[in-house]
Amino acid sequence: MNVSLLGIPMDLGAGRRGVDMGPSALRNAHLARALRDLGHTVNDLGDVRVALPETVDKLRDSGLVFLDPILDACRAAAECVAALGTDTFPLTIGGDHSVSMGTVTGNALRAAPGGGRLGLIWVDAHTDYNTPQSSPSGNIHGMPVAHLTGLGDPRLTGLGGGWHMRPEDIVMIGIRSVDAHERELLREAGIKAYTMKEVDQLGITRIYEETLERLSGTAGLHVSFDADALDPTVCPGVGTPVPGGLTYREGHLLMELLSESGRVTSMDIVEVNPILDVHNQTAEVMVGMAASLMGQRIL
Ligand code: 4U7
Ligand code: MN
Ligand code: MN
Ligand code: MN
Repeated sequence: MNVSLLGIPMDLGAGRRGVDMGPSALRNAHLARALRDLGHTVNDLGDVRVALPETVDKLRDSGLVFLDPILDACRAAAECVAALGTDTFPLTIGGDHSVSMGTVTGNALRAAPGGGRLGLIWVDAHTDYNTPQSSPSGNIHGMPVAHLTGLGDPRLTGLGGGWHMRPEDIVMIGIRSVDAHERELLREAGIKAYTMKEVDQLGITRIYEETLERLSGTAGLHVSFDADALDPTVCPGVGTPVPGGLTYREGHLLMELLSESGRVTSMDIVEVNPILDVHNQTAEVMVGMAASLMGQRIL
């Protein structure tokens, strides 16, 4: 397969500095080599241009921290991905999770003019379904899914030029931290979220089977993998760690099963924070997750 690697070195959407170095950490952990070893052709497109926080106004505009530069970076990422066409697998590396407003939009637009019917698998400790009104922090990395479904600030919901995700085409896995008002919004939207309780009770295999069945009407699947979905003992280099996460094997099993499905057409790796990491362990684990999704097998 042909893989297009694109970095979005942005930490403007997160509450702590450092995830802007995620793309460097992932490249340093030999992301491209790991995929080439699997027989893929990897084309590294470099990084999208992102403003430095030191050069822009933090300007809390209706509760939205760094809205303008985040919009610019998401627009650039969306345009770059949309221009790739369908004969390549975009692997977009963040950056904080607000980059996914751009990458998911770009992947929907590259699939079909006006936006195709993309399935979204959101692997995360958090549901990222806050709006500017519901957010307790004002940090945009807690809001990407809401905006992808058309909920929230019109400047961010407008990224797809009228295209939005259907809530029924979204499945979340690994969830264990949801804010009070965010929970209501999720329920109203009818988004399917597998909490860690369900991971414990049902297991990854059953969750995978239900997820594929649920998303069977979509044209392709996008996996958005927030490193904090994995347990902090596995991925310590994240800004918003929550105990009780996916084990190393649960993460790999999910990626291995999704790989076997043959339905995944794009992926994000986000929220890797090298400042908080231990010897680049988090980036190395996430490179392994990408390799499993791209066909790496034990035997
Ligand atoms: B991440 C939070 F309040 N919900 O909105 C918020 F707990 O992309 C955290 O999943 C968001 O890492 C975490 O700020 C965003 C908070
Ligand atoms: Mn997230
Ligand atoms: Mn998260
Ligand atoms: Mn985070």
